[in-house]
Amino acid sequence: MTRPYRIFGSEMSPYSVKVRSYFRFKEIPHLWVPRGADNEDEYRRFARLPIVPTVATPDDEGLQDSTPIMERIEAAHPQPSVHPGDPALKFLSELIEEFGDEWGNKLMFHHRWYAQVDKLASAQTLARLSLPHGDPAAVAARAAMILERMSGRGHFVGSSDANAPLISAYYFELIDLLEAHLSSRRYLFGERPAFADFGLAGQLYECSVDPTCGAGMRARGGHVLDWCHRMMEPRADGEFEAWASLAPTLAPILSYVGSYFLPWTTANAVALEAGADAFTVNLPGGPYTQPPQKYHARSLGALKAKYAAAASAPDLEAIVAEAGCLAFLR
Ligand SMILES: N[C@@H](CCC(=O)N[C@@H](CS)C(=O)NCC(=O)O)C(=O)O
Repeated sequence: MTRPYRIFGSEMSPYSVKVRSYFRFKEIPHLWVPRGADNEDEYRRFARLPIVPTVATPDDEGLQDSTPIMERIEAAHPQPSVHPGDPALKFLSELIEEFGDEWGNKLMFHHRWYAQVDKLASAQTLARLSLPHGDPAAVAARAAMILERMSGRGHFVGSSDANAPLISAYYFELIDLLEAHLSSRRYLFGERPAFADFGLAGQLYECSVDPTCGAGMRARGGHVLDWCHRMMEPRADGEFEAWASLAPTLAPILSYVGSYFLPWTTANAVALEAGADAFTVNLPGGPYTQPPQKYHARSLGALKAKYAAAASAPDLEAIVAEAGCLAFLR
C-alpha cells in the first residue's frame, strides 16, 4: 500500500488549512501532522525553509509553498478537478487564489496581531497548540514569548496605526462583496470548489476564528462564515457555473481585486526593484504606505505568466478590462 502524504501544518496557519482542505477535497490519503517539538527532526528533513505547510510525499520528497503544492498534486491527480472547464473562468479562479494568498493574508494578519484582544487570543491559541499537554504556567509563559515575537511582525504586511482603519475598511468591503456572492451558491464558481476557494477561504477561515474579524464576519457575513466552514471539508455538490450567472456578484469582486490588490502588488514590485524602503499606493480610501514584501513580486510574475497563457480565452480580456485588472496583468 502507498504511504500517505504528510502535511506538517498548524491550525492557525491559513496556508496549512488551505492545503489540508485541498487534500481532503481530492480524497488523497494524507496525515495532518501538527508541527511541534515531537516531530522537529522529521519536519527538518523536508523543510528547506522554516515554514508551514511543508508536505512530505509518499516518496519522501519535501514540498513547500501552497500554490505550487496544489498545482503539482493537481497534475498528478486531475480528478475531481478544481479548475472550471472554461479557460477564462480557470484564469479568474487562479487570480482570486493569488489574491487570497497575498491580499487576504494582509487583512487577516494585521487584525490578528493589532488589537489587544486579538493578540492575546492568538498568542494563547498558538501556545496551547504548541504545548498540548502543557500546564497552565508553561502555556502562559509560551503565550508571552509568542506575543513578544509577533509584536512588530505585522509591520512587514503593512500593519500600522496609520493603516489600521484602511485595512479594516478593506476587510469589511470584501466581506460584503463575498456575502452577496455566496448567499446563492456554495462556492465561488458554483456548486464545487475551485482553486480560488482554497486560497481565499484559508485566509478567511483564520479571520473567522479571530475575535475582531470573526465578530465582524458573524455580524455581516453569515454566508461567508458558512463557506469558510464548508471549505474545511469541501465537496463537489454540482457543477461550475457559467460567467453569465456568476457575473452579477463576481464582477464586483474582480473590480475589488483590480482596485486594491493589483495596484498594491504592482507598486510593491516596482519598489522592490528600486530597492526602496517603503512605497505608497493610492487606493480607494486614501494613500496606503508599507515596506515592500519580497515574496509577492515572484508570485505576481507567476500570475502574469498564467495570464499570458490564458489571454486568448474567449471573453477573458473583456472581463479583466471591465474589472480594471488588465493593465496590471500584462
Ligand atoms: N507562500 C507560502 C507561505 C507560507 C507561510 O508564510 N507560512 C507561515 C505560517 S502561515 C509560516 O510558516 N511562517 C513562519 C513561522 O510562523 O515561523 C505558502 O503559500 O505556503
